[in-house]
Amino acid sequence: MRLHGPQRVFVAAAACLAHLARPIEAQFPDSTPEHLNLTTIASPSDPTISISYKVPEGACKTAFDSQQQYTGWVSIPGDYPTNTFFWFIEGRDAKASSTLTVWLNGGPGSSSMFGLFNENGPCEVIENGTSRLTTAAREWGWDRASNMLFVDQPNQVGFSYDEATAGSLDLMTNRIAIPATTRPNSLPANVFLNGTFSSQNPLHTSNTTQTSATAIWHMLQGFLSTFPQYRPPAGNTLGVNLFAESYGGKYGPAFAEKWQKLNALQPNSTVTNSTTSIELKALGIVNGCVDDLIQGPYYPIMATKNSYGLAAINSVRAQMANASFYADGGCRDLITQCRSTVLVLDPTNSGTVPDVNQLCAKAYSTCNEDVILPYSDSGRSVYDIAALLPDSFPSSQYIDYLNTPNVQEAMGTRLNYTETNMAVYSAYVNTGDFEREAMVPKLANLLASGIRVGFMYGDRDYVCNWYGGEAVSLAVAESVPAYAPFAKAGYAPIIVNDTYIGGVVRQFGNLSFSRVYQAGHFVPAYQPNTAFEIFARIIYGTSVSTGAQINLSSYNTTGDSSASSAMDLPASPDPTCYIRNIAGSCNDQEQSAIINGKATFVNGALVTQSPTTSIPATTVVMTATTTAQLTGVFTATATPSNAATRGGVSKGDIGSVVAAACAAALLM
Ligand SMILES: *[C@@H]1O[C@H](CO)[C@@H](O)[C@H](O)[C@H]1NC(C)=O
Ligand SMILES: *[C@@H]1O[C@H](CO)[C@@H](O)[C@H](O)[C@H]1NC(C)=O
Ligand SMILES: *[C@@H]1O[C@H](CO)[C@@H](O)[C@H](O)[C@H]1NC(C)=O
Ligand SMILES: *[C@@H]1O[C@H](CO)[C@@H](O)[C@H](O)[C@H]1NC(C)=O
Ligand SMILES: *[C@@H]1O[C@H](CO)[C@@H](O)[C@H](O)[C@H]1NC(C)=O
Ligand SMILES: *[C@@H]1O[C@H](CO)[C@@H](O)[C@H](O)[C@H]1NC(C)=O
Ligand SMILES: *[C@@H]1O[C@H](CO)[C@@H](O)[C@H](O)[C@H]1NC(C)=O
Ligand SMILES: *[C@@H]1O[C@H](CO)[C@@H](O)[C@H](O)[C@H]1NC(C)=O
Ligand SMILES: *[C@@H]1O[C@H](CO)[C@@H](O)[C@H](O)[C@H]1NC(C)=O
Ligand SMILES: *[C@@H]1O[C@H](CO)[C@@H](O)[C@H](O)[C@H]1NC(C)=O
Ligand SMILES: *[C@@H]1O[C@H](CO)[C@@H](O)[C@H](O)[C@H]1NC(C)=O
Ligand SMILES: CC(=O)N[C@H]1CO[C@H](CO)[C@@H](O)[C@@H]1O
Repeated sequence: MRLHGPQRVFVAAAACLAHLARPIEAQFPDSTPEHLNLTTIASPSDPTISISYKVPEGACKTAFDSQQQYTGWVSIPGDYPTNTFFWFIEGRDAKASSTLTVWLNGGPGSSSMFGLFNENGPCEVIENGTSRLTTAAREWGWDRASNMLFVDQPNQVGFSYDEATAGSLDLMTNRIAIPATTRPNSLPANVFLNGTFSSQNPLHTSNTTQTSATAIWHMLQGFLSTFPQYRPPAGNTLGVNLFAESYGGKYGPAFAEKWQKLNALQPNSTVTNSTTSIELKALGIVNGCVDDLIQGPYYPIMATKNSYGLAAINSVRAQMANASFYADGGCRDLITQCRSTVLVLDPTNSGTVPDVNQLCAKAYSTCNEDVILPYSDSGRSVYDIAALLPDSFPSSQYIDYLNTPNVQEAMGTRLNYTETNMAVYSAYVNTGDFEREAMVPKLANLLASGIRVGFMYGDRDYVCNWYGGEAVSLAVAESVPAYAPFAKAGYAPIIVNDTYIGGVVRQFGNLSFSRVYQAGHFVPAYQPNTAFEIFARIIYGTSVSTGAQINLSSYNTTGDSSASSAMDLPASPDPTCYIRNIAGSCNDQEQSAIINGKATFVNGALVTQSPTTSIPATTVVMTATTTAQLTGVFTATATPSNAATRGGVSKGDIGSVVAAACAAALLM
């Protein structure tokens, strides 16, 4: 569910008291304490914070069995309960285990389990026979270079929750009804499921990036004090890194700045009993929507004048979109008004001042409708200009996997899994969080204080496209006097291995901007090897071009002044209709078959639309990525002479065209 209209989440008043005493039914995860088997302790740093965790035996296959994992919840008191879910996986070798990377997906409202299972986690979901999903180690999982901590935030996203609440999920729309209810006659049984969810109460989550930043700092305090062995030692050259994707273009800079401020408030920057300083070394932004004031004008450019030679919409439409950005009372004006009002009336971004919320929400809806969404004329995915809708990449099978009883038991979750919480998304839309803050000054401060800032953008993404990302990188450099050489540094090849160039990078000192060839929005899903090398080089402080050791005070790349070399547009891939992403992955005909109860799914993927066909049993195990060499980071000694600059994911033939009207594009 990544690309469809704003879905209303219906939250009925808790009136259905008659059902209170019902027995636990099979559709709800078994949440008896013996079954969950969680260890719960008070946080060593703060007795009001508790941490419940366990080792998720068998739930995520790692390259080496010795890699420690924990799943758990950090519970923080407040006006409402906050139970923030984390999944920790230790790195593959000693070097990798000396640094810790926090990964955040965006949304707002999307779960970081999407990243773990579909992008850069240590494992991926594979099919084992006709009715079983399992996992295999992912060759280019980022645990190859770092300990990884995947966090579901803000509260109520993914496995994070306020109160575990019974409800029913309609898979046609992904709406959750609270309380659980009987199935409407119009729906077949396989698309209307009971389960346990967060309450969906919009007041039980943070509704601005700033409020989330503080919540996640407390969460990290709880995690690092409970597992001090995973806190990189003070003064270590490798410390804590924060990598965030998409809407994470806002989370990343705001969280990093907040954590630096909270560190500075401590009497001493080493460990104290009450708080642990988070020594942030690197901030990575993957296809981030950082600031519409800067990125807005690049939407019409990406739609019509991209390096793939694709005019996705007609040029008049694109010119109108561009003009609307600059028009009086248009996107640009409204963002500026929103921000100046925030500074006066809601400087802490509490989201509690109605006038500010309304103005900023209007700025977002205007930018979205007038500047961003004209692209939907094209019938193409906002995440990949090569893909016609429906775009089912990457797979939604991991959602089925996370809703199986044995996996839930291994993790110790009392909740069912949903990829995106629309109540949280709406809460952010309603405060206009999208437009509230200028992030470039925050990025500039981080850079000026010696933190590495790395931008990584897949070049087939529309929704947070690389032209806008490049403009952000230049704006950051312009704000830090020492970074004047950045704009003059040329684009060098990103050498991924002896024969492959994965993109181009501009780097000066601690700042880099990478354009990744042939990648859509979720870069590690499209180009796993290239994304991994860029990640590793950013956190290790090496040349993003070659992986070589460099002097971070003076190093710069050399090469072309422009990154816009031309690429061939691959054919649109064949979509797969997934039961957990019906609106986003199934065409009209498939959706009718589902509604009429004629669709059969195997491992969450549609196999037939005719009820009479029997599915042949198979024991074939889908093989995962080959895993010859599972450790190490590549360092180039030469530039490939005959480099294949196209490649990676083979996308198959042209899929069926479905012009889906999209009213909102989630920034996952
Ligand atoms: C919740 O998980 C259970 C397994 O514990 C599963 O049977 C049920 O279908 C899931 N419900 C939803 C809405 O995913
Ligand atoms: C509960 O977890 C502990 C380890 O934390 C394990 O030794 C024990 O066998 C588990 N109990 C059950 C019933 O799974
Ligand atoms: C596939 O399933 C079979 C039977 O349950 C099991 O023995 C085997 O280990 C599974 N393979 C993987 C890769 O999980
Ligand atoms: C789902 O829960 C509701 C409320 O408890 C119940 O009436 C309904 O029968 C349940 N559905 C199924 C398929 O068990
Ligand atoms: C912080 O604490 C360490 C160890 O106790 C001490 O050596 C150092 O001088 C302190 N620094 C400041 C700024 O107080
Ligand atoms: C502070 O930490 C030290 C060393 O871990 C411990 O001995 C002491 O009890 C702690 N003090 C408080 C107030 O928690
Ligand atoms: C977009 O509009 C601005 C303001 O009118 C103009 O300066 C600019 O050239 C336009 N850009 C494109 C690509 O048409
Ligand atoms: C945002 O959250 C705050 C604190 O819970 C709440 O007072 C405010 O009404 C919320 N804003 C909106 C627009 O819902
Ligand atoms: C180099 O990387 C590309 C892209 O990931 C891959 O297709 C190719 O097999 C790799 N070659 C070697 C020699 O590892
Ligand atoms: C990059 O950061 C390091 C410290 O982390 C610092 O020594 C170096 O001077 C910085 N580079 C620039 C160009 O500021
Ligand atoms: C790194 O470059 C800076 C600035 O040019 C220089 O002062 C410093 O000596 C260099 N460091 C090393 C180890 O070469
Ligand atoms: C702008 C800038 O600093 N350019 C330098 C990049 O590095 C090369 C050497 O590798 C210098 O020659 C450039 O002057």
